[in-house]
Amino acid sequence: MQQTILVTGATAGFGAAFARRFVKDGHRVIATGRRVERLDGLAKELGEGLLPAPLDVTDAGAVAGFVDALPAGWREIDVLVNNAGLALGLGPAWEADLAEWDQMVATNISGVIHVTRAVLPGMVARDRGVILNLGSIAGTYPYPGGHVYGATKAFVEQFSLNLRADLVGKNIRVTSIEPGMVGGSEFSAVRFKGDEKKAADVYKGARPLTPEDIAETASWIIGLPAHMNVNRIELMPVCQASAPLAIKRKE
Ligand code: NDP
Ligand code: 8X3
Repeated sequence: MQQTILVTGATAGFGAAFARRFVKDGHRVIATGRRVERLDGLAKELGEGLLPAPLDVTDAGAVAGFVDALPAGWREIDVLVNNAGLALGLGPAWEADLAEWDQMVATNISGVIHVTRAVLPGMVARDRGVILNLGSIAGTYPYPGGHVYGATKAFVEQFSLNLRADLVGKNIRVTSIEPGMVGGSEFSAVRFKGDEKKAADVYKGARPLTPEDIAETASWIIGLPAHMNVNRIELMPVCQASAPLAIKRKE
């Protein structure tokens, strides 16, 4: 059955891959993000199955009015993909830029809860829906420099599981999708503020997952029988595994 799917952060990486995959699957996609020209490019590429709808998820007022401002026929959202998110910096916590911490919290936490709060009442009224939240292995396994990014993704996982507690018995599914290393997106370029060498080094000698792999996972989850809920799913490329617990020994 054709679904109307809202994807946050569809201008790059996973979000653009979700949009392409969902339209190919026969669904309709409301593609959001801040870079309007990228949304227009996607609309040109994907045709009438995609509605470009600029949205900054950190703008609480814009998020609150977003669903009502959609054109008629697009307001009944069947699937919400809370994908917009970012990591900033990889230095130690004591040197971190507080503005960067605030931006991660505003996007990865407040953005997710505000968009969810805007879309969920309609799903409950229709007793139908799927919410896919982009967590990360960083929410489970700490690493140096992960600090606030990892903590925001731990929030995403717990928020997802707690939503399920409220929604038990309703036909609304919630999944926390938690990938490890994924290349082919702007994630590392954003983290290192456009330093292409640093960004490329993250994937050097590795074969990371791709945005299309994550879109494949999302497509699978959406297509599962309506009584099945994937609570959380963790994905890594075979070149990655969780590290052993670290012990810093004296020289
Ligand atoms: P990208 O940097 O390629 O894409 C991020 C998207 O988020 C962009 O479309 C960007 O759009 C959007 N975005 C950022 N801030 C805002 C905002 N304030 N309002 C609206 N949109 C915003 O990253 P990825 O595709 O790699 O990451 C997607 C998600 O997956 C993120 O939540 C990330 O944390 C998570 N993730 C990524 C992994 C990876 O290794 N790449 C692994 C695990 C999880 P624009 O700038 O146009 O607004
Ligand atoms: C992105 C994966 O390991 O760089 O969430 O934090 S990681």
